[in-house]
Amino acid sequence: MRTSENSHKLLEEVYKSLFLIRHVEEKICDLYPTDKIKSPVHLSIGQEAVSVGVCKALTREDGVMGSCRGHAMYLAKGGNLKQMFAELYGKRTGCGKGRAGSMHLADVQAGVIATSAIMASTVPLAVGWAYAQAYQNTGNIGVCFVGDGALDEGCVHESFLFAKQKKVPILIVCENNEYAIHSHFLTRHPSKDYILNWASSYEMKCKRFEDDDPLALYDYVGGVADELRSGSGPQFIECYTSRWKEHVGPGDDFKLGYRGTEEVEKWKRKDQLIRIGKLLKPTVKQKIEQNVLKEIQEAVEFAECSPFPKPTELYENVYGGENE
Ligand SMILES: Cc1ncc(C[n+]2csc(CCOP(=O)(O)OP(=O)(O)O)c2C)c(N)n1
Ligand SMILES: [Mg+2]
Repeated sequence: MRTSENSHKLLEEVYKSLFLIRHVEEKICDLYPTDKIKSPVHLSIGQEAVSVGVCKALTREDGVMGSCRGHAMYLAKGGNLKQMFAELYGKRTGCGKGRAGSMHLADVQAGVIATSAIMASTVPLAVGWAYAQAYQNTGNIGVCFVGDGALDEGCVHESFLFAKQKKVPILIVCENNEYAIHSHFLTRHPSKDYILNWASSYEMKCKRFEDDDPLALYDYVGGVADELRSGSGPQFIECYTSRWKEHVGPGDDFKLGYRGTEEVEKWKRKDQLIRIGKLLKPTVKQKIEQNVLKEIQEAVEFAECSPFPKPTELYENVYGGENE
């Protein structure tokens, strides 16, 4: 039950997470021209609220998987920040030992099981992971974040059917930012309701969120998590949101002409970071911000001071070997 005390705690946690993701990504934008970051970056700026609202409703042991636009999910689920920056720098101390880069972040301790540059590939993986949790009776649930473009892959349909038939404890979260690279949702689908209609056709409980409110998502996903743990089978939510930066990289791409600035300005006017910040006492808000900025600075310094992997390490952590 929400008391006044735990409501404040939740607001502080939600704000901290939103602020962390926004400022980590702004730091990435500042650093990118120096070429210290060795991997392409698909930024989540503008989309933070979906990851935060969903992940705050999960336990640390619940597992999440996502796509190459995975920074927000990784951080909202509690992924290690120092190891994230080290990974972007290609350093040996990174969460993927410097081999994975921004598109393949993972932190299994924090329940960030996998992200992948291959669109939709984590949907069957997440269904399998969640099925294993049910099979082993761990009580953990899985969540898979997937873009509106990636949903069109055939393996998503196969995964939904399997999940439904086996009552897999998984929530599929479609982050609908309305674009797959530069093509609008309605050029790829017959209608706005298409996604919800076909997800519903698998007889899963489905719901759409249009306004990016992390608190509404937190409340709803808390209920979903209880239902999944009780064995009621998979569920689906579609969350409208907006990517403020270019598809890949730290800049914007309005000059390409595939969307106008007004589309994004509309979302910026209801920026959840600002909205949630206004619900906090100014002194509390300031303290959170100071701590997060310090944490980011320390993570960047950690990445800068860490060594690159040695060329011989290339042969470690791979399947097979000359004696096998
Ligand atoms: C299997 C596969 N096909 C194509 C691509 C190229 N690709 C990278 S991102 C992307 C669009 C993804 O759109 P969406 O799923 O909506 O995610 P968003 O980028 O909007 O977060 C495509 C087609 C890929 N990475 N993997
Ligand atoms: Mg998209």
